[in-house]
Amino acid sequence: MSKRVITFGTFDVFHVGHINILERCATLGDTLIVGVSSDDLNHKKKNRYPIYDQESRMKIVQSLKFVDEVFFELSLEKKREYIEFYKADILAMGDDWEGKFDEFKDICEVIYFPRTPSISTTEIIEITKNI
Ligand code: C2G
Repeated sequence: MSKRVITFGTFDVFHVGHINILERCATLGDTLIVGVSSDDLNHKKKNRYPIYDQESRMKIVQSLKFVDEVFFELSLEKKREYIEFYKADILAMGDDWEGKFDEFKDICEVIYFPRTPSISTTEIIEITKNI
């Protein structure tokens, strides 16, 4: 049976850590579906807008060869709906979210991958600010 994998993220100032997690997610199944969090969701969550707008972030993620489908994640509370709507068999996330999505184990497998060390959007923003 072919397996559908779903993951979520902002993917702002796209970097190799993002590539690594998406690549790993893709190895779990046959179809990789990515929820790209919207600008408004980010503003609510982090009190600032991403550096790249949602259309640009989506375009980058969509262009990757191991990504099959993309959509905008509009609310953190809608994860269950998204998993069901996209008929995902597996939800995979980086381990900064370890345990946070275990509540969905009743409808899909939930997997956490180790984050790529020493790189993050926040760090890139800080470094470039100081150049
Ligand atoms: N990531 C990683 N290694 C890094 C940086 C990020 O593996 N060095 C992973 C994160 O663990 C996450 C994905 O890349 O699984 C996207 O990370 P972010 O863009 O920071 O997304 P986030 O703000 O965590 O949004 O509903 C959940 C949110 O939409 C997730």
